[in-house]
Amino acid sequence: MKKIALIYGVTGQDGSYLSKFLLKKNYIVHGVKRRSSSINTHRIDKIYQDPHEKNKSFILHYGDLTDTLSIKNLIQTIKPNEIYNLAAQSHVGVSFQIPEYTANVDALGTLRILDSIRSLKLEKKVKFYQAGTSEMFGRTVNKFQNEKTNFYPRSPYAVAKVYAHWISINYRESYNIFASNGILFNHESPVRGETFVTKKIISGLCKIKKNKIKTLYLGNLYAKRDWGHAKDYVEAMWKILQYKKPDDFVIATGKQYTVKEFVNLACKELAIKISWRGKGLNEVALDESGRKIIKIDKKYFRPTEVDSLRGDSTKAKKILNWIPKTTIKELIIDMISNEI
Ligand code: NAP
Ligand code: F7E
Repeated sequence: MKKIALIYGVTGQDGSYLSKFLLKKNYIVHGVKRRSSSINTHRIDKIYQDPHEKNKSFILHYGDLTDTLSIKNLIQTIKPNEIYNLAAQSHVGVSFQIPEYTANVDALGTLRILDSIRSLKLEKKVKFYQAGTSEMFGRTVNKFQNEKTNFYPRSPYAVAKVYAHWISINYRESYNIFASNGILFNHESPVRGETFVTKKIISGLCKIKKNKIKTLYLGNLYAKRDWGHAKDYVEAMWKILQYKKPDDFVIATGKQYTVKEFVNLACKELAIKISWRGKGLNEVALDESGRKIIKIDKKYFRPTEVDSLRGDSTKAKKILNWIPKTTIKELIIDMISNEI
């Protein structure tokens, strides 16, 4: 019998990679998409192309994590073996502007799925994956963060994700639900949302190279992140649910770069020679002809920043035999080649 998966957030970056991954593993994949005024399925259109020829193992449903009725109905109808909760208002910066909505989706949305599993008495049938995040570590004092590191969330997004993390553990301990948390560090890809910094840098530099724009505006160049590739990270999600018991795992590369270093690496791959001048809000990057191709705009700074994140995924390596396969250079090359 084919296994059945239900993915919340199927139209997002990770949802699209995970769908492809599970279909290759011969799953039947149900995905939940939101109703929107313009089409929001571009990342999964290749899987779900022509309605007449459509992939019979890939089925989309309308739904929303703010709609308890639809969540319960869908889980009752599909009775999946695995539920992946990847749906979220996932932008840290935006979460300061829509904090209540972010909490509703990212925190309460998780509770709604878990409580549907409980009230439908599907504890023995369904395994649940929660998309946790390194942002939960926030203002950390540890050089590396692992499963034992304390959380200190620094944004409405991260606070909501801490709730989702702990409610998953609580439902695991209270009701014996197979609920596991992946604590994933930043992961990127060619289909990363346009407003996240890596995609913004790659796409901005490619446009500068083609003379389509003159300047790329960025915020804090000195934040440090541990960036991996989404295709490696969805494999970890699956492995987490195949483990014999529910548990929590940090998924990361263990390497760290500043935003500025990411710009430098991308420029190197694009053969754009840059030099940095100035400080603070006046810092700029000049190209060979002296044009200011990168400037700082304070609107991209956050009220509270997460300065440094670097994950230690020893536990995932030991127990799940998971290691990241893609280097930052390969990630950048993949993103650039798709952009071009
Ligand atoms: P993403 O590209 O922003 O995708 C988010 C998905 O959630 C989209 O499919 C979106 O639908 C959906 N969604 C948003 N609000 C919803 C709602 N109210 N009801 C139902 N669906 C809703 O995010 P991602 O990068 O793939 O990340 C996947 C998950 O991992 C997220 O939970 C994120 O917070 C978490 N995470 C991401 C990273 C990372 O570096 N990428 C790291 C750690 C954790 P639309 O397409 O309609 O907007
Ligand atoms: O910012 C700085 C910014 O928005 C990275 C989400 O997937 O990963 C992501 O959250 C850093 C921050 O990602 C710009 O201040 C500078 O320090 O790409 P980002 P994020 O905030 O780390 C985590 C793990 C998640 O869970 C989230 O869902 O880059 N930065 N200049 C900028 N950031 C943005 N977006 N835009 C800029 O212009």
